Amino acid sequence: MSEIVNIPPLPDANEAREEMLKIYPPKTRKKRQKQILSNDPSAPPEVAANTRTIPGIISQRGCTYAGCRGVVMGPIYDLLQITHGPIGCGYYAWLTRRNLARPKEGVNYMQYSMSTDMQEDQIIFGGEKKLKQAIREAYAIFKPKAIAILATCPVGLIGDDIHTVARQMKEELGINVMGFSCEGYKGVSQSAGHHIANNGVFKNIIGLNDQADDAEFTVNILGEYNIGGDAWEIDTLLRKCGIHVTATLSGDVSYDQVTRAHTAMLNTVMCHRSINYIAEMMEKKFGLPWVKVNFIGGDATAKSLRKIAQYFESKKLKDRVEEVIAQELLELRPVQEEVKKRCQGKRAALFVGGSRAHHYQHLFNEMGMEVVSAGYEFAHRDDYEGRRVLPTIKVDADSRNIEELKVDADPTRFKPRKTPEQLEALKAGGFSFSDYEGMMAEMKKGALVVDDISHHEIEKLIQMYHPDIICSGIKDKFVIEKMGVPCKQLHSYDYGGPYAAFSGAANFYREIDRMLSTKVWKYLTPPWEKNPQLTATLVHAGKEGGKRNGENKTYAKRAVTADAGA
Ligand code: CFM
Repeated sequence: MSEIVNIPPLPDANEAREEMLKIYPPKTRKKRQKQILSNDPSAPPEVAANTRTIPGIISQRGCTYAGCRGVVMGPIYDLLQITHGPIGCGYYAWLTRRNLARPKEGVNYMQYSMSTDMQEDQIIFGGEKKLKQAIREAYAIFKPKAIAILATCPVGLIGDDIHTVARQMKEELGINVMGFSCEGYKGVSQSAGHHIANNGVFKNIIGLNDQADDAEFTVNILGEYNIGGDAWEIDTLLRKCGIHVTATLSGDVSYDQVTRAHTAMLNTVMCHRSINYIAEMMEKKFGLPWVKVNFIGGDATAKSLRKIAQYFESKKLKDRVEEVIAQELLELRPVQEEVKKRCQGKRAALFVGGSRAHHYQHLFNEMGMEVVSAGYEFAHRDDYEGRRVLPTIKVDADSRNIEELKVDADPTRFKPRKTPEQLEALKAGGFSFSDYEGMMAEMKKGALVVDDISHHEIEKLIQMYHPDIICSGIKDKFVIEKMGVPCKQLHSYDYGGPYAAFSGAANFYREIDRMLSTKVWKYLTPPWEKNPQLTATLVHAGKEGGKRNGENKTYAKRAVTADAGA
């Protein structure tokens, strides 16, 4: 503790925001100021989330194809997935995300990168023929149960009809073949791809097999992708309690498991952003309700287990859950106390995805650290402000682009899991269904919330807030670390993890403690504390002149110092 000296006070969030915005031309400033806010947990301010990134700004976001192929579809390990498009996009889907799997029947297509490898020829004359050929070839070699076709940008631009191809191939091969129109440009981020994947999985896979698992308490875990083995930790924990997981969407999951997902008694939702659509649609069609859970953080995990036990209204289950929580906390608390000695009072900032920037705050709080700023890359207003704002979200042209399925109750298979009386009793006992309070309600008043943060804003944040650690992704990691601030990748876990459930929490505490305690960061001087070396670039900036001279100067300065630091 004696090492901590001269911690600069936290700035006022509104002043920090002005400082971040200062550099932008008026139009950009006008847009960005609606995405950088001072938090108020009791009345979260409106965030202009899920809007287009300004061209030229370095964003963390990915594309719609990435959200569909990479995120939601990718982890279904025995669904053969063919990327229709140039090989760059197909290559991108080849084990670049750490959604681990241990396939039960030995079939694992995740190790392949299958693509139609579109060439100029197909761009000009159409690629449907080549797509059919690819499907036939893949079928001849692998004999899969089902095939998914995933579209990339050029497919939509030239108008290849992948859905007709899917229908024809389904007839020809006698297996399930489905198309996903998830062209990269379809939405403002990967979030649109989640929605497209949700629609496709719901229409083409869920409900194909009515065989329920033989277990007393069955749940699905929606929005859990087994990054670094998280789903395995959750599964082990639930099994200890006597709760059976029918399907995890999508983490270490087979096509067959997904076909039977509607037979579970409850949907639990981890990542609200990527999968709330399926949760809503399954409730309408099959009658199984959903609850929000969070297995990131010891307290959040305990709370989620209790919530599931409460839902099932079984004394036996409730007792077992309490036993497991007590056992697990007995092991977790000493680790927590140990890391607190060194981490208490330190500052964290999190900018990642559409869910983790919220969930991981629990872990930092448990370590006694303060989350001074956080934001999502591509989440929507409901993930920030809570689902209560859903009716007030304006549907713009970009979101209208994505199909909203109209779902009715299944005439024979809709089965309410609870009687109206049971539902009332649960609600009276404080139980909430279909609910997500969002990130802001759980953040401190005055904390800085930044949606779709840019490199410039991260730089400013580091200068003003002096965070001890930033959680982000590979696009920012080394930019941040060159400034002397450790950066934990919260997408890939820096090849570590798992961090879910109690055992994962202990893992995370230790990892962050190690990162904060290493002395290496002291040897780095952030670029702005080095001698200015601006002469040459100022001349260049001056040439471009005009009103935006000031802006050019600053960007030029960044370029020079970045080179110097490399
Ligand atoms: Fe959900 Fe995810 Fe996330 Fe996400 Fe992702 Fe991911 Fe993520 Mo990277 S589904 S929103 S699109 S929790 S790949 S497993 S880590 S950005 S915060």
